[in-house]
Amino acid sequence: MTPKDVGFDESRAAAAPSVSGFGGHLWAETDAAAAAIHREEHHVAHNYHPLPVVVASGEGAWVTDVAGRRYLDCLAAYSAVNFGHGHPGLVQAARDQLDRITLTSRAFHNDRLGPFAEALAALVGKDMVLPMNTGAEAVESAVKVARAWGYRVKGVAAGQAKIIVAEGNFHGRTTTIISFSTDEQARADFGPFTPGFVTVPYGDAAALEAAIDENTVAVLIEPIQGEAGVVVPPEGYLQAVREATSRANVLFIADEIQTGLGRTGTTLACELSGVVPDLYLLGKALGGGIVPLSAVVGNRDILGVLRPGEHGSTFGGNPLASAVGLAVVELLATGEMQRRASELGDRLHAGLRGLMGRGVTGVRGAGLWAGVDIDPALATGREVCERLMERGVLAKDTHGSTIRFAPPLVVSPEDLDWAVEQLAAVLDDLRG
Ligand code: IF1
Repeated sequence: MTPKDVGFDESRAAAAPSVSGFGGHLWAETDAAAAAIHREEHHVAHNYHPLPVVVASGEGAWVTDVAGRRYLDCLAAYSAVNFGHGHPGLVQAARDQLDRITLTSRAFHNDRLGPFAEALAALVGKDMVLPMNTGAEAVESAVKVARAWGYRVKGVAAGQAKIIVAEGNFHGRTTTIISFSTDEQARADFGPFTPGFVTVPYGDAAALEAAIDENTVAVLIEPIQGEAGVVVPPEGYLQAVREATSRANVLFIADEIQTGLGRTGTTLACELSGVVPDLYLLGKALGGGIVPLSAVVGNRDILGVLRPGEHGSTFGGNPLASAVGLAVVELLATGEMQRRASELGDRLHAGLRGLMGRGVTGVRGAGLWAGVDIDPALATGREVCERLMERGVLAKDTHGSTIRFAPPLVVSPEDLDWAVEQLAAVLDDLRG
């Protein structure tokens, strides 16, 4: 359903004082917003179905739309804005670097990449970084590194490398990554697919161990599955995966692109299980919500398999992203963001659990991150998100009727309580 579908056209944008709700769809309330939505409808591919809100600015955990309405951002760009919109220290790091040098390619050295890589490696207890830009690029790079390590170090037969992944995984949108997705919507009509992946149930360490054979070079899993609906694996699962992969000389690759960098109340979600994987995949918040920045972080005995000219990226390791990335690492090194996520997360989860039986059928998550199952008989996740939007809270549904809550870690306790109150009010209205 688009503004055009309901007879809205641009000429009306200037004339219409406001465009009110149509059949439960709350279109933009100003001509500026309606015009912006209209332009997107006409000139941007429809690979998303955004809520009808046009964000124009942001500060901390709040964003403001073109009509001046403020919303509490409970998505934080899927955890890429962990440190809030316009974090002063991060913005200053970007500003300072903008006036020095922003991009050289890695055909030359630059004075920001080394310090960033050294600090990031130290933060996670590893010694080497492969800098990339998006999460998917980090995942793709890890697949290539694991395969090369398999052939050159483990001695797997040429072309036979296998990587074990979990059902319900989400690791990005490239053709190789969707080749091992179990989500039909992510795969339909995008074949043919990349071979070399084995899928096992998430959370079942025995099934994972049974799937390991002499050609297995790695296991790639999310410590908590995000898109699947913030699915926390059973106690002991990650430890069992670590033990099984160590026994079989198989790399354990933890995709912490969404779970990492403070979201779960720790620097990395793997810490919650006391597990150290061979490779961490980081992204999203690593760029401070300012620039795309991702990385594969591991030790020299694995990342050292790459030789000059075998892998690369125009923007990978650029000085602007490295300057922001270093500021992010320094922010995380204090532990303040992790403490906030842990304490506020307890508050969030207590509040959400209080809604069980009032339209909420399940609450999952860790730290300041929750997946909330809504009774499908009451509403879809999308409907709840539209009603939350009308109350000034922005959230995103995922499969079916699950809503994810992931506000910036700088959110205030009062605002967090207020967001839960708005969800309670939406549910009461729906049960009304
Ligand atoms: C979309 C959610 C989806 C990720 C993990 C790698 C990537 C992601 C664990 C790739 C990206 C984003 C992509 C975005 C919506 C969002 C998402 F899980 F976060 F909610 F889709 F599942 N590993 N997740 O979560 O990183 O290339 O995007 O930088 O594609 O709609 P990217």
